[in-house]
Amino acid sequence: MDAFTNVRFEVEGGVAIVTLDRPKVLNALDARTFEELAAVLDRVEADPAVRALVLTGSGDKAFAAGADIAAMSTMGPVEARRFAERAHAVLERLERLPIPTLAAVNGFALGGGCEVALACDLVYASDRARFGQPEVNLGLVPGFGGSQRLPRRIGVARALEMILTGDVYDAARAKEIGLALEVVPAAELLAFAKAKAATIASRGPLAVAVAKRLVRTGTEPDLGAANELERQGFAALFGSADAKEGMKAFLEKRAPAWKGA
Ligand code: CO8
Repeated sequence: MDAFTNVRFEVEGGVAIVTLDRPKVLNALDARTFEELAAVLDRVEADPAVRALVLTGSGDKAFAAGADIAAMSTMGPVEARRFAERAHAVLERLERLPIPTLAAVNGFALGGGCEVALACDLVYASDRARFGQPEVNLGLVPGFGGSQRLPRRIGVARALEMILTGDVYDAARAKEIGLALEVVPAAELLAFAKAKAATIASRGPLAVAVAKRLVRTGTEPDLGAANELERQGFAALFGSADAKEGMKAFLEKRAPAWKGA
């Protein structure tokens, strides 16, 4: 992929800075964004000088407000499954990078946005960050690994509370439940994340890579199989009237009328 339109990518002092860049739609994640993220991963994997990766969102409002609802609203179960498969593959690659990955959550991290942050090793939040898995408001469930990564990160009951209520949590609450590691003033977030990345990048790279692999594979051996359950559940809901209604209602800026069918 030659030119990026939905993602910005630069390398500063051995740290890759990746910015989700569709500010008009609050950096909503569409298929092209995942293709561009995959191309970024190609570059990062091919460059041994890159020792850490920081992922953030452009603008001061959003990290990413979720999967692109306009794009999803026309999908049936087959297309939804294909989209989820592609996103899962990219996020699993991001998660398995041998270098540390840090999410600098600068605003809304909702639905797919929260799930992208969860695929990073360390999550730092600005005081303006807002986290949530609001898919149930659309008649959907998380589709980018959130139903599996969130309980692994914050525990089953807290994950259920977030996913079943669809509530949006502020940064302080996200820190309290272990979703964000630290909350820093918005203007300082990127510098904070870069400094943390630089600290890790200064350590022995082989040791860092092995430590990451040990912790990840030791604690999450079945994540791949678990993510398949999510893909099945997520895609199946695209055959329901409720999912169509939920997404349509969002785009029409009104409350959905559920049928339970
Ligand atoms: N997708 C597409 N467009 C979006 C999205 C989105 N997720 N979020 C915001 N936008 C657009 C809005 O439609 C609006 O566009 P326009 O200016 O043309 O009307 C623009 O961004 C600005 O948004 P708002 O006017 O709504 O800004 P507010 O400050 O009033 O509200 C919110 C900000 C609260 C973040 C609100 O935009 C919102 O609720 N967004 C949707 C959040 C959401 O439901 N996210 C979950 C999506 S589902 C999901 O992520 C599932 C992941 C798995 C998918 C697998 C795919 C197969």
